[in-house]
Amino acid sequence: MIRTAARILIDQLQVHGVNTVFCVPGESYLAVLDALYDARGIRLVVNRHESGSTFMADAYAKLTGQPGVAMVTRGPGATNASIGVHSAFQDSTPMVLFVGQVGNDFVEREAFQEIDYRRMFGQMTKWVAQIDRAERIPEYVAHAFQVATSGRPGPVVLALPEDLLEQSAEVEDAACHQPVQSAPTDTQIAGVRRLLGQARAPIVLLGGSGWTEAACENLRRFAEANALPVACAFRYQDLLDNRHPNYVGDVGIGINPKLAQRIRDADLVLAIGPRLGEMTTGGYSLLTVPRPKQTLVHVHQGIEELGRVYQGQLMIASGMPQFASRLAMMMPVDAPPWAAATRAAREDYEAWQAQAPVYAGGTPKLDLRQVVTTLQSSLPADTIITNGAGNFSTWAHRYWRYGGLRTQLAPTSGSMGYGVPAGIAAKLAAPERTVVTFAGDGDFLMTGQELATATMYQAGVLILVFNNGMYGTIRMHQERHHPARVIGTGLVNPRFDLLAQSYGAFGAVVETTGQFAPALEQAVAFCSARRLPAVIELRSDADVITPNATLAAIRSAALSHR
Ligand SMILES: Cc1ncc(C[n+]2csc(CCOP(=O)(O)OP(=O)(O)O)c2C)c(N)n1
Ligand SMILES: [Mg+2]
Repeated sequence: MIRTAARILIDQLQVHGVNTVFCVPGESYLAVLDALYDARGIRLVVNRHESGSTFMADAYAKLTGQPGVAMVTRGPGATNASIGVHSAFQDSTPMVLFVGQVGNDFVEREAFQEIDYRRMFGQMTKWVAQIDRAERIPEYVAHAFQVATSGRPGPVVLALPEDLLEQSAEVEDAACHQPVQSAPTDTQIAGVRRLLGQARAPIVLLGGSGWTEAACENLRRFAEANALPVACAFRYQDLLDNRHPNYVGDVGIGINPKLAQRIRDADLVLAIGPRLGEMTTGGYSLLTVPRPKQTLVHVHQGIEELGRVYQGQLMIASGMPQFASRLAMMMPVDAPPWAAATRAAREDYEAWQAQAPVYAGGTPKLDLRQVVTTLQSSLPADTIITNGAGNFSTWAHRYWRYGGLRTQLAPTSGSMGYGVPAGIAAKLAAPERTVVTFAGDGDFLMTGQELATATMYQAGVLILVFNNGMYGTIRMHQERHHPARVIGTGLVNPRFDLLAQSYGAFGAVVETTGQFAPALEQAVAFCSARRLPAVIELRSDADVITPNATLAAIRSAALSHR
């Protein structure tokens, strides 16, 4: 049967199990949109900015375990989309992005909106290609899904030149892609067991993508059987239920100093899945480069990640399910000598979480820790928390207990603006779950226009806007390095409650701790009854810049060091 290129393309999406596509339309790929008109089983989510499309595709993929798919137009669409592509690359999220392109008849003239995607996306994708012949669409699309999901997952960009979309061809569909992962060898597993048997103070560090429920379950069993302390890498805090007695904290920005010390003092680090990047190693200080003094077992999906920064004693290329199932079957260490230390590490975590933030002049009118504890006691344990980048996110990382796999959607790339689209995507992927987005006043306004998308698709996400009237993170660094010379970090904000209401969302302002619980109750009721988003603006004390230090203290410490 002869099909148009666009029809072949959409049929391939169905072959690969795609049920949702995020997009901003463009004339460059009109034919593809038209083919979606009668495609069954594919929901088209239309965004208000292409960053929304790629952030949502990323979050959707993280939550479903399936590649996220987005479509954007040429030049300006592609450049807007790039932030989400970069995030998917850093977060190892499988994503396939289709981009319109000028026809081959005009290419290399800097035609209207022309950009060379191979050069533009080269460093932030696993593969960028352009499809020039309709009969090769099944091959290219299958390859794209294969690359995106195998080894270390990541984004792939496929460009669709206009002349391709005018073609038709007679070609068969491909088969569904099959993600390929390595598995550990018997010798490697025996090596892990031997190193564990020799250890006195081991610690497990979980992270990265590619985890499944079964893999997390197997990992938990292994940790329990061997009384191992389990820490989670920056923004992979949901790989072990934080209420589990073996969970000892997160290894990222604002790490518990006692946990950092434990990692430095460990004699064996079992790093299962994380990239061992800057955020997870305390700026490459918890483990020394290139040869850590701790014995290091590094397990990662991507061969190229192993030995990239750290020379582990044992470097194992493996998918997480493949590795975790072997761990679960491993003969446990008899009466592990570190069992008491694991309990102590857990106590340190609980004490760290129970510790009140550092407030200068007594508890402020609005206590942000109380906000998180109120959320925790009111919302289900499997609530999904999303956030973008900014100091506000430390309130979630420090005080919220993530309820297990797929309860956290947060960018390890530190891209502002991720939280709102991720929250909406989460609600689209799992409408029955409660979804709460933590956003800063800076962070929120980077992608807050996606509230219109939430309203349009009835995504009842609850968004908390932490309004401190500034790009607080940068102000904090500013005070550290250039004290009392504030420039470029103050913000003048809209009324977030009124802004939300104008989108058809619930909007409220909270200025005191006491106002939060009733506002939360109203917002949650609104989200579930109306299936519409809600925004609660939290007017916070600008001096409370992190749970650990006030701005004034940071400034005066910096001034006194001069
Ligand atoms: C897209 C993007 N632009 C800039 C930055 C640099 N940056 C990191 S945090 C931050 C300020 C965040 O401000 P806000 O959302 O208000 O959170 P706060 O730190 O005040 O809690 C900035 C500008 C970034 N990480 N991402
Ligand atoms: Mg702020």
